[in-house]
Amino acid sequence: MRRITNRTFRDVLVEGPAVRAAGVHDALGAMLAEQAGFAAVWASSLGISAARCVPDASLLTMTEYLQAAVHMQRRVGIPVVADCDTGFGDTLNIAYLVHEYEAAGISAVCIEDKQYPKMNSFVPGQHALLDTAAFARKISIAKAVQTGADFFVIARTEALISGLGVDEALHRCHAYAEAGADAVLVHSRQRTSVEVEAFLDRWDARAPVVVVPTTYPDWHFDDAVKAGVSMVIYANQGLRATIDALRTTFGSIIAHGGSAHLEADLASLTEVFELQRLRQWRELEG
Ligand code: SPV
Ligand code: MG
Repeated sequence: MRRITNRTFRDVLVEGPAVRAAGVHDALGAMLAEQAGFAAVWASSLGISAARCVPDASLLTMTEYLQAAVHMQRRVGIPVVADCDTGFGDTLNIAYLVHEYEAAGISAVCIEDKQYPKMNSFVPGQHALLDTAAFARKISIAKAVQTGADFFVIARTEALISGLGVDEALHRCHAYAEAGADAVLVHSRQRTSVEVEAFLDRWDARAPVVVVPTTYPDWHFDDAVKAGVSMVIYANQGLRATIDALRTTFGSIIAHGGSAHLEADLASLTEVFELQRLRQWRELEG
C-alpha cells in the first residue's frame, strides 16, 4: 500500500517556524514518528547501521542507505531527510547520489564535510575534514545535477565535532551556503547548547540552520527556534529506546519463563495490523 508523498521537505520547511525530525532506521519507525506528530524523519546512518549491528563508518553502501530511505518514504506522508554521510565518495559519487535519491522520490539529503570513510561523530578521536573548497565543490555539484526545483541539499559541518571552533564552523557554513546549500547543519557534541548558540549569534541567516541536540538534550525545541534554528533532529532517541525496550522485554521473558506478565504493556496485534495497513491491503482483494 503505497503512500503518495505530496509534500516535499521544502514544503514542510517553509511552513515554519521550524521542523522537528525523528531519526529512524526503517519504515515502522518512520510511521510511528509521523503518528507522533513529527513533520519529517531523518534516515539516520547511525540507526541504519546499528539496525544491522555494524559501525556507522561508511561500511554500508549508498544503495543500502537509499533502499532504507525509500522503504520509509513509501509508507509515510511526511518527507524523509536522508543522511548521506560524506556523499559516499568524491564529486562523481555526489552526482550519482543526487540522481538516485531524487529519482527515488527522496526530497532532501544531508552531506557532511568529513573525509571518506567517515566515523560516527560521537566516536572519540579525531575526525578529519575535507578542506572547505573541496566540500563546497561537492555541494555545488549536488545542486547542479538535481533536476527538480524542490530537491533540498543540507550541508553539514563537523568543524565543532573536530574541535576547530565556531569561527571555522561559520567560515565553512558561509562557503557552503555560497556554493548553493539549501540549509546548513552545525553539529556539536558539547554537553550544552552554548557552542551552537555562539554559532547562531553570528550566523547571518543566509540559509536555514539544522541542529542535532543529542548531547545537549535539555535545549528545549522552543528555545532552539528562538535562537534561530529551523530544524531540530532527534537523531537516535528512537534507536536507543528500541534497544532498551527489546533488552528489557527479552530479558524479562527469559527470567519469567514466559510473557504473560508483560502482555498488558505490549502493543496489541491489532496495532501491528494497523501499522501494516492490513485493512486497506485486504480491500484490494475486493
Ligand atoms: C546520524 O543519526 O546518523 C547522524 C547524527 O548523522 S550523529 O549520529 O550525531 O552523527
Ligand atoms: Mg549519520
